[in-house]
Amino acid sequence: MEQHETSSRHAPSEPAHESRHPEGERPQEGERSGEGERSQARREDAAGGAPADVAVVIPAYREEARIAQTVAAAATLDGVDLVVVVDDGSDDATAEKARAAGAVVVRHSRNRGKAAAMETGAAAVAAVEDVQAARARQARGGQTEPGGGAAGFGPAGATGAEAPGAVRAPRHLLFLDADLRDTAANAGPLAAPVRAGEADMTIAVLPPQKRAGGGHGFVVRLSREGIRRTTGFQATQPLSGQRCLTRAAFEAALPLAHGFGVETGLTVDLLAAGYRVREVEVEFHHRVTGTDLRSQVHRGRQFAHVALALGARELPVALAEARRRAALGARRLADRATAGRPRGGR
Ligand SMILES: Nc1nc2c(ncn2[C@@H]2O[C@H](COP(=O)(O)OP(=O)(O)O)[C@@H](O)[C@H]2O)c(=O)[nH]1
Ligand SMILES: [Mg+2]
Repeated sequence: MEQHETSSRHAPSEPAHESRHPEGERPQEGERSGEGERSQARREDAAGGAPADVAVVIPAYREEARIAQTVAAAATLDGVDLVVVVDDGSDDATAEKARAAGAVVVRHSRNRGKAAAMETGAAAVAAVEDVQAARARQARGGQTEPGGGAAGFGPAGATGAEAPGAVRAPRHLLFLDADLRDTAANAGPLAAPVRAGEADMTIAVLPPQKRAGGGHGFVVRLSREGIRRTTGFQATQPLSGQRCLTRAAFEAALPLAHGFGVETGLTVDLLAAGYRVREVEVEFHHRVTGTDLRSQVHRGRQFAHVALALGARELPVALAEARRRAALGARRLADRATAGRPRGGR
């Protein structure tokens, strides 16, 4: 979401920043999501090219002016055969425009925040996959079904070329903001390290935006400092909402931190659990939050949510440390009292 404070630049071929966790510590892919045998199976997309293994999830609120372009651009990405838009209780035509552009659309009847929309989007992807798996099982059992063939979802015809009975691995989740418009088509390098098994979560680092932002700096600093304190990771754009995650990593991070605290929470929780996080420079451009009242309110809400996310993660650690120090102090006092008493008693 926040890309106004780009701190360091890196060669495009290099990760902007990578977490360093010993390989042995990292939970294995599939361990938490029960992928099992399914992770063995990859299917070819309709063009017969790269395996379609990515679902795009776009949380959207009042984005009728931008959502169609963003959906259309996301659908062109390599490996993407499903684009899900979660309309978070918008009172405009966001849902209709998204559906017309070819997305699977899920709606919240009222505004529930960005994190809730991301969870809903991931659940929708899983539901699509469950239907497809059931149909694949049916096909393997030689049964026919009404409508015939494998399930067909999403803008790219989802499964048109799928062999009957094919079993697919859970798709990686590529979260994109709704206001990227046609630059969503540049997301390939963001998904690549996850698709290649080299990272569990990637975070996009955006170039300086065409229009200057209205000063998000204090929220960015709050998040960046919190991430550094808790994990040691120096996040370039800690609030960037453009991220690709394996399903296992996403599930490990549930439940997500509330609202706009979601990005901070994801980074802290995944690093703490030993997952590999990598920043990637991507040529994304979005609507920059300005200085009007709506933007100020947005910033204030973001600040509160990031602070809550960090508090929920730091407070237990701080309390445990305070308890440890208190116990240590009490033990020292007791030792001193014992040492002061005459020995060898009567
Ligand atoms: N689900 C949900 N998404 C929201 C809400 N507000 C904004 N978004 C989405 O979150 C993304 C980032 O929001 P944006 O206003 O661009 O924030 P910024 O990039 O940090 O300036 C966009 O996709 C928005 O549509 C909300 O209340 N709920
Ligand atoms: Mg934005």
